[in-house]
Amino acid sequence: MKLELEKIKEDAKSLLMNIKNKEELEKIRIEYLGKKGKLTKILREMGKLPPEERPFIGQLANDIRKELEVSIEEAEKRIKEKGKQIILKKEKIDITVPGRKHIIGKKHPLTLILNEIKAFFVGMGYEVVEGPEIESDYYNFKALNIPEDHPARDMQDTFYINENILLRTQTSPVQVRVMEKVKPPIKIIAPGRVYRSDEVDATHSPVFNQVEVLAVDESLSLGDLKGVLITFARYLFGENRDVRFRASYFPFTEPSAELDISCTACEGEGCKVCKGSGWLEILGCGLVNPAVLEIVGYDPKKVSGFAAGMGVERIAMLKYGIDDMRLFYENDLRFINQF
Ligand code: 2NM
Repeated sequence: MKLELEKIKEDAKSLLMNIKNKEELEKIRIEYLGKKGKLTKILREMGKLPPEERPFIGQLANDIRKELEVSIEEAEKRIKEKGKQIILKKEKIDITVPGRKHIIGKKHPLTLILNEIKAFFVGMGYEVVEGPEIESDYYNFKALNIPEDHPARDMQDTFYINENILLRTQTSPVQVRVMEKVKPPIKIIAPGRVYRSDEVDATHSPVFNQVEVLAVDESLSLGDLKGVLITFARYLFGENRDVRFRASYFPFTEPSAELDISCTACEGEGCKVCKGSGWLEILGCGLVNPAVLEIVGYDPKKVSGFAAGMGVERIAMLKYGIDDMRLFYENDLRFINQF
């Protein structure tokens, strides 16, 4: 029996030396140390031994059990370690491989200009409002005192969806909508896309961006308009910029004017950019026509207002010296990354 026990020990040990995984280990544990295992079987057969041999064999069997338990534990550790090594090898990171370059985006020049325009007017207490790009004839034309036979209403200038519905040609319909709802005083700017049926060239696009400004309060005057817009022009184009107002005409303002700044390319000397005049037009403006105030339900005897409208592309072109509007829409990173 002693020999049998020694053999069990040696067999189990040599098996444990070569096991590959947890499943094999468990099988061996059950085979040798389990309730029906080889060692247990021997212990059950001890009854057949002469009584004087029993303590010795019992002691030996117990020693072997302990020894095998230790060997199993060691085998388990070896398997775990081997698994860890395999994972480490598989997940090896080569820290000398060059990193992937993260390209950081830049703001589009139109966004930069729009943000500057917004910052100026928000700083002056104006609110930014947006509205629909698909408008009715009423909000885009009629409420703005633009007569039925006005050339702006022509099929050639406006994208009509049907007789009454169109793509807005300016953002002033947003302001009409605000005036209908809110009593003066109001100070708002309306930025957004507008649509005109124009042929694409260096200075025209069927879709472009506008910001319109509107203030209505008791007794606002041309002086208020000039103060705000001259400050705005110098904020955008520099403190030393010369400015002038030139009389103009819009159906929704009376009187109306155009605001010019001294040419940013030649400082007023006269060049190709300003077509020799020394001046660049940056926006249209005027005192809100009393007819418009009346249409939205204001009393023109009690309140007055001033308004202005500018093209964001045009301002960006003048400020950055861009000579072709199409560059804004091509999304060529060589262009965008310059700003
Ligand atoms: C311009 C020029 C002058 C304008 C007028 C209005 C409103 F809604 F009050 F009637 N909003 N914007 C306006 C005035 C727009 O764009 C060249």
